[in-house]
Amino acid sequence: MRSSLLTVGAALLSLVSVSAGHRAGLRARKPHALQEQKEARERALAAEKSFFEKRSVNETSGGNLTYKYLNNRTSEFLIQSLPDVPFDLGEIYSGLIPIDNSNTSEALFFVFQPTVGAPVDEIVFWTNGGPGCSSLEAFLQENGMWTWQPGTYEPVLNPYSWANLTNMLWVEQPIGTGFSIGTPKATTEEEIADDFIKWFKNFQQTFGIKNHKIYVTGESYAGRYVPYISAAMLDQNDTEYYNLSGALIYDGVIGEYDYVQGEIPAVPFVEANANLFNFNETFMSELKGLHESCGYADYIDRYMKFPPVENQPHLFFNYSDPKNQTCDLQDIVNNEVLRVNPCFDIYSVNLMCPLQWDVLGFPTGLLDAQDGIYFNRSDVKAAMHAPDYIDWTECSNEPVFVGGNGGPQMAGDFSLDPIQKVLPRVIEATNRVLISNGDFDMIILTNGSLLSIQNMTWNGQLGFQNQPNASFIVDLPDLQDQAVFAENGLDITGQGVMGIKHYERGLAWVETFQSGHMQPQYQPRSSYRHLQWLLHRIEDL
Ligand SMILES: *[C@@H]1O[C@H](CO)[C@@H](O)[C@H](O)[C@H]1NC(C)=O
Ligand SMILES: *[C@@H]1O[C@H](CO)[C@@H](O)[C@H](O)[C@H]1NC(C)=O
Ligand SMILES: *[C@@H]1O[C@H](CO)[C@@H](O)[C@H](O)[C@H]1NC(C)=O
Ligand SMILES: *[C@@H]1O[C@H](CO)[C@@H](O)[C@H](O)[C@H]1NC(C)=O
Ligand SMILES: *[C@@H]1O[C@H](CO)[C@@H](O)[C@H](O)[C@H]1NC(C)=O
Ligand SMILES: *[C@@H]1O[C@H](CO)[C@@H](O)[C@H](O)[C@H]1NC(C)=O
Ligand SMILES: *[C@@H]1O[C@H](CO)[C@@H](O)[C@H](O)[C@H]1NC(C)=O
Ligand SMILES: *[C@@H]1O[C@H](CO)[C@@H](O)[C@H](O)[C@H]1NC(C)=O
Ligand SMILES: *[C@@H]1O[C@H](CO)[C@@H](O)[C@H](O)[C@H]1NC(C)=O
Ligand SMILES: *[C@@H]1O[C@H](CO)[C@@H](O)[C@H](O)[C@H]1NC(C)=O
Ligand SMILES: *[C@@H]1O[C@H](CO)[C@@H](O)[C@H](O)[C@H]1NC(C)=O
Ligand SMILES: CC(=O)N[C@H]1CO[C@H](CO)[C@@H](O)[C@@H]1O
Repeated sequence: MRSSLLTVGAALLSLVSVSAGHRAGLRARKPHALQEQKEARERALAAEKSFFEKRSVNETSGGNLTYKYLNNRTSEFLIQSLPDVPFDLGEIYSGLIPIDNSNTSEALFFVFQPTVGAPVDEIVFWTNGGPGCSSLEAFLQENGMWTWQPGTYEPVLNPYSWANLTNMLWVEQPIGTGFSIGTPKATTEEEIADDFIKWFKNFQQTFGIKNHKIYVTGESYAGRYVPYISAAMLDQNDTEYYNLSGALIYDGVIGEYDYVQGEIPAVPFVEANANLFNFNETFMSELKGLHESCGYADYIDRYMKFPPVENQPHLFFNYSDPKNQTCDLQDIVNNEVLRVNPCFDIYSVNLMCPLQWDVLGFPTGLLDAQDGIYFNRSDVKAAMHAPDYIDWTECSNEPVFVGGNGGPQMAGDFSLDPIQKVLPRVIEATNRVLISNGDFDMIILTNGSLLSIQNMTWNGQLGFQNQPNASFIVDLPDLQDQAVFAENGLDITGQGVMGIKHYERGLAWVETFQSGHMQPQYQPRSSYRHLQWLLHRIEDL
């Protein structure tokens, strides 16, 4: 996957630098003068001050505008309004909090949105992956209160926002990601988890939070972050601040992700989705030949068993090795399909042209965002108390792990794959872990994630004993466009069977139909249901 990420990333990066020159031309016609920035910041500060004054007056006089987490330490983080967001934001905070209060050179950037429903003593922490990709992606395009999706004109309220159910915390971590400050220095997940743990206590103390149930969630490279951060919380023996109660991972790198979650299942994936690839017979048989000669077909036959017969061998995909490169089927497929469908998206293989502009500049970073990348705008930075000097990009240009090409997947991250130790520990401690994969994702493949689970021992047994086969049903109606449908006399009910669910020994698994890598973006109703289960709002998925 690293190769894919890098290849895709490299392609994007080089294209980004081409288009950066192009954008520089645009900016020359539309300069963002320093004076303009300064004025925007002053306006935002003045508006915020008056808003807080009004609000605190009503709070003290017993008015109805009460904000549960507003106090004299959090008021500086309150967001009053956001450029181009036309909604009443309610109670929402963002800014930088140091990892170590006595040394502010390292700080993580967060957005905290208390639930819009009945108050709860819970925090759901979400992190995106990368490594180095910002959690503001999920905040703005996946599970936040409003979303601004690629190709759309403006943000819309998200009826499936996770803040409907619980207190949501998005954090840009580790150091080097998004607006978070400090110099990256980690070579392991343990170090990154340690930073987060320290930060999280500072966050809770700032907001006067204690004895909340903590849920750790995320997608993609967060398949590594989530179990390591969760395990670090368990290590604290401190339920006041770290009462870890469950975890959720979407399309996550839980195992030996290069081979098992990327290369080995790639060709069967193409066959199963043949009409989205439209490869000719010659090329298909070439792919199938490689699938055999690279040993991938045998691997699947041998290890995709319920229950598994034995552990899988140790694997290492060396992307610098020419022999291994000939078996890099994920990239061979990705490169070829771009010829057939120039708008192919490895994160969601159902996408067709036109390529959509993206307000976050990623994954379709090939097109200019209309007014620049949203979180890179000075007015947005000022409104969110973000450092103005940072050029925000969704995924950092510099590595956030400094271990070069080292580690089990050459990502500079030397920690063991989560399935070997930390993930079993988190399942055993909470008996509330959900792992899910979207079927339109070709960067982390559904059967690869399942294959990784089959190489994990938890609660006394190796893998799932039975093959997942129960229907995952979504009966939540469409709430986004229901008015439009109603006007047109259409009766829209629930979606029906939207996946396959399974549960054994504290671990739930969901294969999500018709979803790309970013599940809350592509199937928000499925994700809403996952969260309900994680939080014990429903006992059966
Ligand atoms: C607060 O009270 C005013 C006046 O009674 C009312 O119009 C408003 O809807 C209330 N707001 C909330 C959030 O309850
Ligand atoms: C904040 O409020 C607390 C409790 O009301 C008070 O003890 C403290 O002095 C205040 N701090 C500041 C900086 O105003
Ligand atoms: C603050 O932390 C940075 C990064 O770890 C370190 O380089 C620096 O020496 C620290 N400063 C102090 C005063 O401890
Ligand atoms: C989420 O909350 C909003 C605002 O209260 C509401 O309109 C929407 O229906 C809720 N969504 C769900 C799934 O309950
Ligand atoms: C937590 O408890 C375990 C087992 O009792 C102990 O080994 C560990 O040192 C404790 N950790 C902390 C941070 O106190
Ligand atoms: C920790 O969370 C669990 C639910 O996961 C809850 O049952 C328990 O009471 C909490 N413990 C404390 C000390 O708050
Ligand atoms: C079949 O597809 C391959 C790969 O896209 C291409 O190189 C080749 O020219 C195609 N052959 C025919 C006959 O279209
Ligand atoms: C499978 O698990 C074993 C035992 O933890 C480990 O040694 C091996 O490297 C794993 N293989 C893969 C492909 O994950
Ligand atoms: C990967 O392959 C290259 C080229 O064959 C080789 O130089 C390098 O030592 C290999 N790396 C590892 C970690 O095996
Ligand atoms: C990749 O290289 C390693 C060691 O060089 C080798 O054991 C393995 O079989 C190769 N894998 C493939 C698929 O070529
Ligand atoms: C972010 O904004 C800065 C300052 O306006 C600009 O130099 C930079 O190119 C922008 N970054 C991107 C990726 O657009
Ligand atoms: C900002 C705001 O809503 N202020 C209100 C505070 O309470 C008084 C009395 O209820 C209202 O008149 C204000 O509008």
